Amino acid sequence: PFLLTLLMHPVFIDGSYWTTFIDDTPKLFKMVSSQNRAQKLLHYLADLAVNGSSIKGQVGLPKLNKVPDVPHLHDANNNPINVTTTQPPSGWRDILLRDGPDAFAKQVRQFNGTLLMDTTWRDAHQSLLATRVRTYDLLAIAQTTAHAWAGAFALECWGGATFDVAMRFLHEDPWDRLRKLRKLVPNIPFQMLLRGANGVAYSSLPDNAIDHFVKQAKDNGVDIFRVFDALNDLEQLKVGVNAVKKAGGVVEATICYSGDMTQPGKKYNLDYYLEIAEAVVQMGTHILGIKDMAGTLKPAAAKMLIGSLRAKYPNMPIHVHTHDSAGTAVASNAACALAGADVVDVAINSMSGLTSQASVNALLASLDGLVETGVSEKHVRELDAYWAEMRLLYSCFGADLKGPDPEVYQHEIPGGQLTNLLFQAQQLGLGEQWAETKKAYREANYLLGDIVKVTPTSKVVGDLAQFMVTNKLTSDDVRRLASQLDFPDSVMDFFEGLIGQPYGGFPEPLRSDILMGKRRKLTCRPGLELAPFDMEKVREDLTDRFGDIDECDVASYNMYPKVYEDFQKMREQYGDLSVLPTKNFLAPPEVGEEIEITIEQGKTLIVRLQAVGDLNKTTGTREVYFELNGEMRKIHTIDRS
Ligand code: 3PY
Ligand code: ZN
Repeated sequence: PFLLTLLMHPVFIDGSYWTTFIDDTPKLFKMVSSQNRAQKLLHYLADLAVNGSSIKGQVGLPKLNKVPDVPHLHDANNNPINVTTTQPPSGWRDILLRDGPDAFAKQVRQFNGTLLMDTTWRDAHQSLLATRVRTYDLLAIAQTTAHAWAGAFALECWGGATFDVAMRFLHEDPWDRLRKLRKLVPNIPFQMLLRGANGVAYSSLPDNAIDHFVKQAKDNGVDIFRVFDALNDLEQLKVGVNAVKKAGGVVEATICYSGDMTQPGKKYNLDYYLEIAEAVVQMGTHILGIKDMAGTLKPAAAKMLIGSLRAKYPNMPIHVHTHDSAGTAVASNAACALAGADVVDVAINSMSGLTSQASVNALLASLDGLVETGVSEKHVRELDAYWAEMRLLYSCFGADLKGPDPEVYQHEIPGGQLTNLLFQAQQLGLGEQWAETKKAYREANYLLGDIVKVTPTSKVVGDLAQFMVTNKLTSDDVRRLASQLDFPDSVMDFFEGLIGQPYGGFPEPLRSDILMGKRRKLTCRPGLELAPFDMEKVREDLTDRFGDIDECDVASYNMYPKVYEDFQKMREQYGDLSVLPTKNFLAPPEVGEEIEITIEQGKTLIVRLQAVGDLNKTTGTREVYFELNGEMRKIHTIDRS
């Protein structure tokens, strides 16, 4: 097929080809690969059949052995709604597109009640399932969701860890996900989580890279940007806020809530939040966000904080995000709604609770007769059957958390990180390791100066905690031996100032002892020290290496150069893996199992594994036999076992 593609190329046909034509025209390979998609997917399936699943973080196989069913929604007369042929009801996105961000924010504020944002497509699976929900499964439920959640303020569907995980572990393009979902959900705003000056990465990038990334995000379908900085460092926050303003998106500048402000003597108290809120309002945000990533915002604190902000900023929409780690998210959200919050975050029932957001139907029941939400209780309940199956399908990525963790008020570990750390402790099979990790996390936080903990500062605290557990160090040991210990990089980065400036400054003399001339002490925001990226050069380099690339590829590369390169290599080898049903992406095919793969609309492959041949001891390979749309195919596969 390559030869054919070459002969058919216009440059070849008109005889104007040059000697390095093949080397200089990487598109040729792309054209070949597009004709070869089926073959590439067979290579992926053959590799799974021979070597088993090597998906990182996966323990065991999916507990659902079929493609999940998409449930029907029913209208008021209990007739099923055909979501593929019926326009979804108009929603808040129609208002945003018609009136623009300022008027949109005004109308959100004027809504008589509290709107809901569904986090199922981002934070809920980031917190419960290690961010592993694939585009395939989101697309399958997208049109139903456009109907069921038509009254929602937004669907949170992008940003945070989804960007990295999509490329790194799911081998799929996050931009492709965004565009495809956007097509199927025209009526509900999409929200993303932006880590301020870090974009969706773990440390600062040059400002021009943030501007460029946000512009692509806006152009490809994100409407509302929740922008935060992990230390509430206003200089860092401003970078993200300005990028969203320039791109024409809705700005939701966000204050990270930390600890329990109802307790006396806390570093982060009402005065602190009011001071930060004033600065955020002055930045010109459309919406004021409060982000309680660990789930420590008790109802009394919610009443105090939201009540005070409501009184001080009567015209500013307030959007509150919390987690259910301590089991209080429903109560806290209800308290926020009653105190005047304009939007709160929830998740579909089977994707809620524990380290995720509050259950939507639990909150609706709690607010019934008290506060309007604009959401159909029946429709979001009907969606749940799908997500119940998803929990089985992705069970191999979930930590075995059985109930709320009341120690959250002590350790303050953010939801997603709590599940990750527990998962790691469970893999080590050490029950006491978990209790020790939580205790060390708390101590590490105090050593670092009681900082706000969320990506990437939560990683600093987690790394220091694990360092203390592994090396059996107490807080006193760390202080005493600071100049001699070989601290994790993230801890060094923090003390250098590469993650921003913590409120109240860095703890001394610990900072000086740890840095000890090995690193500088930054006093300005790190982005100011970084040279702008040469976008033209990145574009040229990527085109040379990978052929047909676009601005989204440039943005992906800027955020995660190595992850992007590996993603492209996987693409070259196996094609677009996002078209595989999830069970077949994760688990080896069974002999005789029929796998239906739609590679594009109207083009479906029916694949059946026939047999796996014996090991050829000389080459270390096996032949894997498939039936592809009724024809035999033999795939030569390396046996890595
Ligand atoms: C992220 O940055 O990924 C978060 O979810 C922070 O809460
Ligand atoms: Zn969260």
